[in-house]
Amino acid sequence: MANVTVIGAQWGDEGKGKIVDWLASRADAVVRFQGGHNAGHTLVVGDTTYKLSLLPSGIVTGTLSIIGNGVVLDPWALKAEIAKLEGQGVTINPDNLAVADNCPLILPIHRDLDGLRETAAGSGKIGTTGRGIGPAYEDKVGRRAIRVCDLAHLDHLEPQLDRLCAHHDALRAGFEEPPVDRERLLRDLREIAPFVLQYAQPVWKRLKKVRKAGAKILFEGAQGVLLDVDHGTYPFVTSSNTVSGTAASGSGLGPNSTGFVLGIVKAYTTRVGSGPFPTELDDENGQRLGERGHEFGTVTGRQRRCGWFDAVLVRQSCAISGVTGIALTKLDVLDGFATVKICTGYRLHGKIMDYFPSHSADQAAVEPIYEEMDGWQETTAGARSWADLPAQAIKYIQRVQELIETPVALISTSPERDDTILVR
Ligand code: 2SA
Ligand code: MG
Repeated sequence: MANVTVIGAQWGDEGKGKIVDWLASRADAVVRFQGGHNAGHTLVVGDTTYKLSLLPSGIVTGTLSIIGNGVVLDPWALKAEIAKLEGQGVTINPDNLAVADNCPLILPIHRDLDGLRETAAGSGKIGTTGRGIGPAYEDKVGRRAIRVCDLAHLDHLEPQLDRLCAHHDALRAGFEEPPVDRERLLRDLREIAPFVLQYAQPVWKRLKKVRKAGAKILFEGAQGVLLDVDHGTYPFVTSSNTVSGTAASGSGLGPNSTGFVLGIVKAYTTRVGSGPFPTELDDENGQRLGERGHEFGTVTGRQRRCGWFDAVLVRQSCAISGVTGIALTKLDVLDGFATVKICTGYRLHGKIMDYFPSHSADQAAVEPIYEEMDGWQETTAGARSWADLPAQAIKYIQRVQELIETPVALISTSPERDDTILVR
């Protein structure tokens, strides 16, 4: 295996956790390069289920795990997640966990602002995870963030906090919220500093070293391409770039180092949070997909919206992220449908479209054009080879592959590690 970058090719929750775990067991290092603890990866290893939000999936198997500079880091969430995993018997120490010292921090004031804005927006809300992700990225780009390395320079911290708090106080005043408790924030940061600093380092240097030693690196994306701040369903997106290109900039190596791009694609479509979703189903089919697919968020437990497979969206994601091959997941959720549908194009104000337009009004107005296929009544759950799959399911996979113009590299047929079909 060469280096691999794994990204979600839809709106997240494509089943990246299992695929990443499967690949992590073959990698020497696993790197998170964007997002924060808004991600939710479920790993099932033997009888144990691990739920990760911030830590790279390699951590469970003791593989070197790296949190890159592209991530926004909530130090208290980090501490809690490490404690939870240690409670499940996982060993975590500075030998197997490295945190980029140029990572911006998510602070309680970011979570406050996330919540205040969402509440004020009412039905126009984004449907964020409430973790403070957006406000933390804003402060990073606004050049006023507190970063991990600042925790090692506490003597410089006060003037930095003054600047940051002045900005937040003005925003909070708009919601009739009291100013930031600056003393408390300073105290909390001083207190958490040694915990975070034990893992902190220039990770680009660590990556350079492991690359020199010939290590295989797995870059673990979070969320999905349709939530990318540039390419997604803006403004109903997350605040980071979720495309494969971020693997390089978000960890500190070049685009020639990130290897095979594996796009994770669910055999149907789901979305959590607000925003356009052309193939969304409000009927018993949508309900069936949600129930059979256990479509609830890992982090917030929110119910996911469900719909048929949208080949237009996935074709676009694969192009934007330069996907080399896809891993098709949760095929078994489609078992037992009399017929299944695939969206092959859109109709927008009478015109046929072969791509998803950029404006949110157009995105909301497109009507899917469907192709209907016979379903299959046999179970595909647990299949480990092509021979185990019903003929109609194979037809469905082949049609998906053709429409998205990207080869299928893997098929995952259950949450279990070994229930995977390697296509190439
Ligand atoms: P945010 O919190 O600012 O990143 O939210 C902005 C939008 O991004 C969506 N988003 C997600 N969508 C799916 N899965 C995500 N992670 C968790 C999971 C979600 C959960 O993997 O299960 O537990 O609810 C994730 N993170 C962000 C979010 O819904 C907004 O639409
Ligand atoms: Mg998830």
